[in-house]
Amino acid sequence: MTGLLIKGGTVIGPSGATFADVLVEGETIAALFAPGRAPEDTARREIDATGKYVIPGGVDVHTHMQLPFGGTSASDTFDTGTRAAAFGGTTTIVDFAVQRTGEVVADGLAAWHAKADGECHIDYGFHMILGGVDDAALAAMDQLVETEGITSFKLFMAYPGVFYSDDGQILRAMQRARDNGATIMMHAENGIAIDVLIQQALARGETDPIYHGLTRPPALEAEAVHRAIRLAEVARDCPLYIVHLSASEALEQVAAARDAGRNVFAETCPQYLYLTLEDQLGAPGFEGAKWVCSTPLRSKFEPHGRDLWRGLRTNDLAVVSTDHCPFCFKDQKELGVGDFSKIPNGIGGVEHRMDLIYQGVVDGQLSLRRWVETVATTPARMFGLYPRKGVLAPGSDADIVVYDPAGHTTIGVETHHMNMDHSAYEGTRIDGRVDTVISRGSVIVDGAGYHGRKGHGRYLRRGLSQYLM
Ligand code: DUC
Ligand code: ZN
Ligand code: ZN
Ligand code: ZN
Repeated sequence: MTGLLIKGGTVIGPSGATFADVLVEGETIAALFAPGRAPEDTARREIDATGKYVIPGGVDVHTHMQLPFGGTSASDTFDTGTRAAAFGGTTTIVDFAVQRTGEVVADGLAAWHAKADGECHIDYGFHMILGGVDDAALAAMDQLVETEGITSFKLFMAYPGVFYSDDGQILRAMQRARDNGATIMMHAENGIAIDVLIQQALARGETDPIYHGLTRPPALEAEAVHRAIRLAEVARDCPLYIVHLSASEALEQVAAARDAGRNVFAETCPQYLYLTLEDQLGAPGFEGAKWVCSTPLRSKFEPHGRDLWRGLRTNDLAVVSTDHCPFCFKDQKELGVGDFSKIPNGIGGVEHRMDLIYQGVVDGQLSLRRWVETVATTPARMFGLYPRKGVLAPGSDADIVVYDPAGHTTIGVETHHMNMDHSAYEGTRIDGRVDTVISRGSVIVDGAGYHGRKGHGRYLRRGLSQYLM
């Protein structure tokens, strides 16, 4: 196989920006050279990255392709969703396989492999959602860590009756994770209290989409984050990762635990950095349903957005993922007309994460180094994919994005590649653009179009977290 040389670009890595040429041989990175120092090879293909950033492909550790939810199913398949991810410069996803309450864990995992295998355009791994914790689930945790490369388990303090685990179940799963090295991922919202608020709102005739957010107040996110942190403490500091953190008060809990040296980590998502409850409130008719997700969007009259950007700078928020969980407006979001609690929860964004967080660099919120860290390097380390993914280093998979800071992107339903009939970010302007995307040495996106294919993406067996204190 002849090589590929990415010349003239600025490589962004853990130690900042350097001018370097990146040589790819086959599926991996062979070497980085000082500009112009790569040995001549006339057979080699070259990409001119002059004036552009050369960064590791994005690693999105929170997606829900084809997730069954509220009587419907997330509208991106592994085929459409991973293709859209590729267009946006994401070359690895970690999706959530689901064990439904009462189901055998291995059956849930097998069903997820059946959906994904042979369908993905980029490499993919799985976390496992446990829909309840019993002796069989605890034994399955050991087995998944040892033989399946699944080293992280998501529990829900929300959604009573669907995915929910009570505190006793959570503690037992954390104790097991402490013993087998896995990480517990937590959807931290007090679902029992939220359900009371939902029933009270509906009884008052408050049925519009906006009441979704109003019945999930920040206090009930912060309370659940606090409780999860204390339970993990009792489980001898089991590694805990809070998903889709959205509120200042919840971030304070994580920051305090981290200041105390605990193995507590958190991610946020672009929707909490860019979208607010007021955007949803301003939408006509039932259209606010497009912005229904959990945790919910927060008010712009409170400092959540500002605090989340600060958390990304200080590493109290280590990762940006999307929680990509797309539903069409027609026939899917519309299931909740007349009852907001029946709106399927989720926003689709797997295609836009790299761009939206890059815009944070342009806006002075983050450094270039921190951009790459939060969207690629740290997620790879957190979930046992490093240094194969998340860094441009000899021996790493050649998952590479050439990003053009002189380009422009306008996000919208007419141009996106996700299987959705609307965009939560419609009209958002990005002062940058994904130029070229390489997955394991193959150019899958460039100026001329799409060159990827389903089935190119491989299942990734992951190791234990490489990010512990
Ligand atoms: N939140 C969402 O918005 N969608 C799927 C599940 C979840 O927790
Ligand atoms: Zn969740
Ligand atoms: Zn999720
Ligand atoms: Zn081409």
